[in-house]
Amino acid sequence: RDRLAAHVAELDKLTLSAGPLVGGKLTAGAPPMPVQSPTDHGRVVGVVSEAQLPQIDQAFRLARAAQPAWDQAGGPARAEVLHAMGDALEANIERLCAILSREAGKTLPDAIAEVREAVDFCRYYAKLAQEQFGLAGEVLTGPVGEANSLRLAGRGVFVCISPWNFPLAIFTGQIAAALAAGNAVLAKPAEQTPLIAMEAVKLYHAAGLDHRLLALLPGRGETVGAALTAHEGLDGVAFTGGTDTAWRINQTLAQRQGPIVPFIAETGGLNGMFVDTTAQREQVIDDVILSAFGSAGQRCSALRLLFLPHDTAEHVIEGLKGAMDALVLGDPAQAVTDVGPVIDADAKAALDQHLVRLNREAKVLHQLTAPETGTFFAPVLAEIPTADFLEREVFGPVLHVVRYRPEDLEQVAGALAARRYGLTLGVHSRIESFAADVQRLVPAGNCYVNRSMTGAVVGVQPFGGEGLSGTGPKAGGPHALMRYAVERALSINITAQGGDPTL
Ligand code: UN1
Repeated sequence: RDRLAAHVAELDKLTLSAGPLVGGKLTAGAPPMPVQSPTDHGRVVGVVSEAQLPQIDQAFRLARAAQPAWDQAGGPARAEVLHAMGDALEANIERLCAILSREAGKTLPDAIAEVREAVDFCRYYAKLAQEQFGLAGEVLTGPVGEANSLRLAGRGVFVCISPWNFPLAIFTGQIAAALAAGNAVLAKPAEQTPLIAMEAVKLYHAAGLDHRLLALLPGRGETVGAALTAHEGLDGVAFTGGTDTAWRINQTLAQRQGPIVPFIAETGGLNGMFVDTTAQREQVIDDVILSAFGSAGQRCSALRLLFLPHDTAEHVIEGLKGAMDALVLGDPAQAVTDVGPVIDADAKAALDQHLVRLNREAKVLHQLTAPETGTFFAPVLAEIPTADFLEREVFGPVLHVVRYRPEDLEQVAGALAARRYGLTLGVHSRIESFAADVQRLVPAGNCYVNRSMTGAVVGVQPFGGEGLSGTGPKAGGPHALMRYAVERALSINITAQGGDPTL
């Protein structure tokens, strides 16, 4: 912790900068704009210059030129580079945590977990590259007289668009997946978090990744994101962010003339946890606090709707209020802090507006007090009548309680399922059939029983949703690379007589 604090102090003396990094060179983009810390409005962490069209074109050209050799090198060769990228992250963990804390408002435990997750993505996708992208391909046995095989290959140039809430882990996860499968990458980091992205890309290039295989193109969605996704040079898009943005990207892709490309989207959630009367109260309280208020509620996996049975609801709510009072809000770079700021003034304004609605149309049960500086929003516990009250994701530390009668479970869960999100789902019960019932009633990509519902572990808890929550394949799972790749079948007549040997 002392070492991390020293790195934050060191960082505070510097002004970092980010801009279009194409062919390994930082080129001048639009006039630089300040990057401000959400913790303290006055504090400028660095400057960023937005990528322009000629730089985007140039990045596509270089990526296109370098990609075939990278693809043909095969999975095992690419795995070595991915491991070197992971090593580089590990060797720089303190500096990366300091940037994450200042630029994205991450608490130190969250920052450390995020760097670890980025490393895990590099190593896990290295393993998949090694296992699934051999040069020879998989032999498929069939009729005598021919040799059939199937192999995976890269698609070409992938555009990766990542969010500010995991500006290193998801940023790296997308890039590592695309690279592992044999693609080149043009990465657009979130508008709010270009500095950590810049730092990471420089590390990856220094670790041995061909500069042309990874370009960084910072900027806004309306400008850089739109130009990238409309570009004729792309072969696929990986996106994590809001459902609205996913709709827009889908539309842009639909209007392109050219190759039909995959769109891998990981979007929002309206995630519920169902508690029954057999659940262990203390465990429920711990898991709810972590799932709803951890990372200031700024995870797509976070808990938004807590369904409590009438009989025990009051007792659980009292416990939650007490546990909320124990949360420390403040500067995320301080070791004692549990809840940092929300990302920016827009995020805070949207939450303030939601709070007005809760006060008017529902019941606020408890709210903490936020620090004066920066864009803090104090955690809120509110009660709403049914899941219908929420139409869309509320992105921040707001937990909505819904009381239900056990005999109404089907109807209550049905109202949540009707929202068509399908990301995470929680259950707290000592009865196995209850978990099975909830799972049947609410489709979700990740269901967590008797535990918290965030922090999926790469490699063992493949993460991702359905419906309004995304397309899959799941990040950190065994099929993660499939949509980043094409399949090539090879059939050779080994009877050497010509014609079709199956006839
Ligand atoms: C997101 O918040 O955009 O399991 C997704 C988790 C994380 C969520 C990341 N993998 O909490």
